Amino acid sequence: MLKLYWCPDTRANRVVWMLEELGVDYKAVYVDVFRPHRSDGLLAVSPMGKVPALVDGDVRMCDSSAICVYLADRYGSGLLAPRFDDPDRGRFLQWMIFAPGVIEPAVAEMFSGRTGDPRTNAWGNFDRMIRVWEEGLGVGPWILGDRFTAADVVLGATGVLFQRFKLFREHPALSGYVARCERRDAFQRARAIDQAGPKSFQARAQTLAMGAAASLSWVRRPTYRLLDRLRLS
Ligand SMILES: N[C@@H](CCC(=O)N[C@@H](CS)C(=O)NCC(=O)O)C(=O)O
Repeated sequence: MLKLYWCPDTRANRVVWMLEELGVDYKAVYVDVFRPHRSDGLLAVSPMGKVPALVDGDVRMCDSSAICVYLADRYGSGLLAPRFDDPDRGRFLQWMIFAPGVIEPAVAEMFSGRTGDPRTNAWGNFDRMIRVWEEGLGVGPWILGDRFTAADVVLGATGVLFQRFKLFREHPALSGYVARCERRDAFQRARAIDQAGPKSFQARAQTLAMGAAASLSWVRRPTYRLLDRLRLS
């Protein structure tokens, strides 16, 4: 059976959602990401000590986007990823990388209040990222059009998180996309698993702080400083 190193309310929820879409059995091994200790088992799969990390027989891998591509290819029978000879394969891979490579750093930069040079930042800047994501979605309903794929799992889970900060207030196409993702049965099951999972004191504090930051933009900066301190403790 597959083994997934996981912690609720982290990027591991992308893989839980993906596994629920596929209906593949797995065993979740909880990692408290707020504590410094990492088991040898996790470090053997994820040298950065991060979740998610997956063990599938002899396959050991980390990084949510890579894991979702792997699972779609291995268990999706062409349903959740275009096959290698499908012309959509290239676009699919591009969107799989867009979340960690462009969306996440662009949002982190925007929250930090420090702006770099959009010509040298791989992610450009927040406005460029949002425009490209919105244009890429087009009429949808999914990022590759009519077909729901693993790219929607990664982009959708990322969007669900940022929707909490009301980042899409002026982008109804993106908030509609996130709402569609949230309505999927597999997403609902994954959310229930996350909500029922163990929560350390720091995880609860993080959820509260994020709720405050989400509703009051002026507390965002101090909240991020607080979260950094929690992570160090
Ligand atoms: N690019 C990686 C990022 C993984 C990541 O940063 N995971 C965080 C939780 S969302 C983590 O494990 N943090 C704990 C740590 O860095 O020690 C992915 O998408 O899987």
